[in-house]
Amino acid sequence: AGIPAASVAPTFKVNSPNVTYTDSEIRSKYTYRTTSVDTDASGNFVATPKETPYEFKVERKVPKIGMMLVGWGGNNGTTVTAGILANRRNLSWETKEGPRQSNYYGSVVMGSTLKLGTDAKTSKEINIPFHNILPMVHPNDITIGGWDISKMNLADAMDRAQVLEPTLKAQVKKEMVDMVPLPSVYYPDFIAANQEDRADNVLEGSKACMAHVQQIQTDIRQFKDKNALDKVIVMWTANTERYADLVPGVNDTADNLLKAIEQGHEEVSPSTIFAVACILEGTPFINGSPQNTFVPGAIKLAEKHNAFIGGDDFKSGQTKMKSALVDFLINAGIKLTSIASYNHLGNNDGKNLSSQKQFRSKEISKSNVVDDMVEANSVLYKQGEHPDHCVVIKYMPAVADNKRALDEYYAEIFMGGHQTISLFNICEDSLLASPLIIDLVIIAEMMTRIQWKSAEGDFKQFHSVLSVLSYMLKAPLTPPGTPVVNALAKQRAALTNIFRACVGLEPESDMTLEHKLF
Ligand code: NAI
Ligand code: DG6
Repeated sequence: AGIPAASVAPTFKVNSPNVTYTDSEIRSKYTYRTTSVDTDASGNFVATPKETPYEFKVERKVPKIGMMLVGWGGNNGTTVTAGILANRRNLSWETKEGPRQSNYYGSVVMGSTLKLGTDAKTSKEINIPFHNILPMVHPNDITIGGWDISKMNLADAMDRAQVLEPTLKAQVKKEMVDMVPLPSVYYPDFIAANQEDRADNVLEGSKACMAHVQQIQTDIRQFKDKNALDKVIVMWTANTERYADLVPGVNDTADNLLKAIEQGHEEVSPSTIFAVACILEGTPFINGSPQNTFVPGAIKLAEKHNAFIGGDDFKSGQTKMKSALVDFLINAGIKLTSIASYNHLGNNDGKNLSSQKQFRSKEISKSNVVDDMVEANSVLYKQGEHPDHCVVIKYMPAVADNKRALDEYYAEIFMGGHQTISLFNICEDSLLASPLIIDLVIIAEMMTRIQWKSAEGDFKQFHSVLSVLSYMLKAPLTPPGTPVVNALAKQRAALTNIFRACVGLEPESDMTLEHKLF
């Protein structure tokens, strides 16, 4: 006991002329196979198999990294911090159901496996921890810091959050009491008025300015130096903001956005200030909340600086179920006709979302999550047709972080019949979100060490917008003009197969011909 499973499992090497290992790199020559579709003169499709050769290069040295959370003193911030500290020290604690042991359940990277291949002798599946597919950072080794508009230390903030067991909290308190968030950017208009009483740790000035951007950059640099880190990843897990209006000349281009910040324009949100600071600093920035932090100008700025960004909105409970269940229903040929999703929760997130403008941001991110699955099925749905979908969120202080999510899926089945599926999903919201934060940080960092090249070009990094993070996010940000994939299984397949390609392995195939053709 005590050693995380991922670190004791055997590692692997790929035995292929297309894959080479040096002390510092893994290089793989990889053929990407797709199908290109044309329409002929009579309107029929012509499908042509297509092969594109790529080369991938992965830096093998696992860096020492830091994770800086915006909203560090919130429920997610304190829970993920305590969780990492507990895992690092391999803590166990008593509960009324008996002793509990630290773990990383809910993290794809730390808690799931992927199929490496089949045993050469027995043809049995060989699965490896996801964490072992590439040389990834271990969460126990992540240094944690961040900002909050509340100056409460992390031990007290963890009590305020009411998420973890007292017997666990008692063991991490001593370390957490010394963790105090850095002062943050606070523009009251962007979050609910009911948050004002916790804003006692704020940088001077209540609208956008370059001084705020520069202060965040300085904070990142100092954190990096003080902890002798190779890299920092910044994550927004602060309150949901209202949407920023998209105003031509203000947030439409990189230059206009920088000018708008200099001029103190009121449509620049705190989260965009953090994004801009990180982009200018070359620090990956991920938005775990639903608002439109990445206004077009911010995306263009990231592209210009080759900086990594990802978002939006952690996909923890209801939406994760939805993106799996709807994919299943529609791919089973069942015509989903409505989804009614109710939530009530009593944590500070729920309190903030009880304000209409902030709720609207969340409503948008929770509502678009089935579009691609519906659009893909022209047998069930006519063009433009889609299921009715409503999202309701209510603040219910008594249930605290134990969010209740009630969903009714109503579908049309064979010969005019109906199927009604009711789900009642109860989960501690922050215990679902914390492992997502860990995954997002580890995968984003991993992406900074992967380069690719086509037959002609030189090695370069992936596009600035890390759509590979989609599995963990409700409203995945994708490079401008590229499709959004919400179906959970496809998102996971994209992630695993890209990582497999980096070590020269074919996409995971479930054909198992070896068990079918004798
Ligand atoms: P929380 O309300 O407990 O924590 C947010 C923290 O952000 C608070 O401590 C607050 O003081 C701080 N804050 C607000 N504005 C700030 C700013 N400008 N700079 C720095 N700190 C600031 O919320 P919780 O539950 O931790 O959730 C955080 C965010 O993650 C919310 O936007 C929520 O909607 C989103 N989210 C949460 C999920 C979950 O399962 N817990 C899932 C999906 C999204
Ligand atoms: C209630 O909907 C509050 C929200 O912050 C959610 O808890 C959060 O966005 C998680 O949503 P989901 O749909 O992934 O469970």
